[in-house]
Amino acid sequence: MAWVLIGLGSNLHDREANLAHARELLAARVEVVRTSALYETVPWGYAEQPAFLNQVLAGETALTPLRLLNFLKKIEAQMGREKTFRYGPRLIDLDILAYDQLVIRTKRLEIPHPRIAERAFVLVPLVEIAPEWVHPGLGKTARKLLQEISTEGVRRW
Ligand code: PH2
Ligand code: MG
Ligand code: MG
Repeated sequence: MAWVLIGLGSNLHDREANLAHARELLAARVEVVRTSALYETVPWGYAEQPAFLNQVLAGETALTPLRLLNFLKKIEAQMGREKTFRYGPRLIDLDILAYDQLVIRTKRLEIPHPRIAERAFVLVPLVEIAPEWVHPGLGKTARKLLQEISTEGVRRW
């Protein structure tokens, strides 16, 4: 079994229900061990859109990284996510943040997620459930990475 960190986000329709639905569907292939609180977060990357609800889960899965990616995409599609644009609004977004201590850099899949270190909406919930997790590319704990950025715009829901 692999240890994975998964980021959830939603900023359309009933955000809380969307996250809950995604967690239910995830449970088919990911045994969720830790669940952060929900955080309401100011949109990052593209400002003119509704605020997000974000959450991070830690759990175990037997899926390989690519199969996990496909599984997450399937859930997004099943929930009715429509294509918008980069950093744009979304009903549900499920991102692999980390998979064991693997570093993968391919066109389809980048693990750890390439922008973890810049994003308080990921690091705040991540530190809540796994402060001692070490980013395998940067060699720093989640706690340390969070100390290096501002947490403005991220509040507990
Ligand atoms: N996701 C994005 C772009 N911007 N901003 C916040 N606050 N939360 C997100 O989950 C988010 C975002 C693209 O995946
Ligand atoms: Mg994302
Ligand atoms: Mg995504």
